[in-house]
Amino acid sequence: MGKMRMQSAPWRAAAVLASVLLVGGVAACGNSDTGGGGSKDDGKITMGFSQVGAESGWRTANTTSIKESAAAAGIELKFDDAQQKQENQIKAIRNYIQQKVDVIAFSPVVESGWDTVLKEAKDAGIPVILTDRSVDSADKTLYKTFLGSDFVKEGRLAGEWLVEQKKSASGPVNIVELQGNTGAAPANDRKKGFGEAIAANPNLKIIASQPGDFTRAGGKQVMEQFLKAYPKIDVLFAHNDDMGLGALEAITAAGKTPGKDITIITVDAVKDGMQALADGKFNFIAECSPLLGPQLMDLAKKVHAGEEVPPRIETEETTFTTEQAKEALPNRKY
Ligand code: GYE
Repeated sequence: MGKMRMQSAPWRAAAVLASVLLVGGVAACGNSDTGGGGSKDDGKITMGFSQVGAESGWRTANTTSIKESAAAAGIELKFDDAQQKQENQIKAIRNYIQQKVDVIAFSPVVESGWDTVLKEAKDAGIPVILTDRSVDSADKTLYKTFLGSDFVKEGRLAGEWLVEQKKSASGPVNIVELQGNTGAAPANDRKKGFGEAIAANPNLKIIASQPGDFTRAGGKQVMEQFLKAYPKIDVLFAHNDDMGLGALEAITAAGKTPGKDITIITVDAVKDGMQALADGKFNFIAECSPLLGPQLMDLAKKVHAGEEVPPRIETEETTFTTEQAKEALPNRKY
C-alpha cells in the first residue's frame, strides 16, 4: 500500500505538470496572437531573466542596465543570478516556464547544450530572447532574436591594432592570452577574431593561452603562471578588462612595468579598464557595451505583441587608445 502511494505520487505530479505546461502554452499563445486571453492578463509584461553571474565590471553594469530598463519600461522582472553555472540557468528557465512568464531572456554562460530547455519554452509558447551571448543551436526557431555584440569583430579589432603597432618588429613578438570562461561565446569568438587578425604578421605568436574565467582573480593567477613559465612576454591579450586588471598585479609583482614592458590589450572598456588605459597601464581596449537593457525591453514588448523582430541585433561599439580613454573617461557611465 505504502509502496503504491509512493508510485502514484510522481504520476500525479507529472500529470499536474503536464496540464500546467499545456495551460501555459495555450495562455502564452493567446497572449501573443490576440493580445489578450492569458491566464493573468493584467496588461503587464513579466520577464524572467537568467544572468550569467557577477564575474566582472561588465556584468555588473549589464545587470544594472537590465533592472533599470525593466522598471522604466513597466516590465515586471524576475531576475536570477546563475553564478556562472549552466545548470542553474536551466533551472531558472524551467521555473520561469512554470510561472508562465510572458518572455524569457537570458545570457547563456556557454554556447552549447540549450536545445532541450529552449524547446520546453517554445512548447509552452513563451518567447525567448538571447542577450549578450548566443547559443550554438542549429534550430534558430528556438529563440526570437539575439541582441549583443560581435565578439569576433572585437577580437579582430584588437589583433589589427597589434599588427599595426608591431609592423616594424624584426623578431618574434611573444603573446600570452587570457581567455574568458571555457565554452563561452565571447571567449571562443574573441580568440578566433584575434587569431585571424594577427596571422597577417608571422612574427606575432601566441605562446600561451588559458582561461581566466573573466575574473580579476582568474586573470591574476593565470598571469602569475605565465610569468613564471615564459621569460619573454611582449604582449598580453585579455578577453576582458577584469582579467587584464588582475594581470596588472601579477606583472607589477614580477618587477615589470605594465603597458611598457608588456603591451596590454583588453576588451570591454568599463571604467576601471578605461582608467588603466588612461594611466598607460593598458595600451588598447576594444569596446563591448553592457547597456543592453533599453533594447531588450523594447524587444520584449514587440515579441509579446506578436510583432516580427530581426533575428540578430548587433550592439554598436568602438575602440580606445590611451588618448581616447583620457577624453572619454569623465563621461563614462559604467
Ligand atoms: O566581456 C565579460 C563578461 O559576455 C560580453 O562577459 C560578455 C562578457 C564580457 O564577463 O567582461
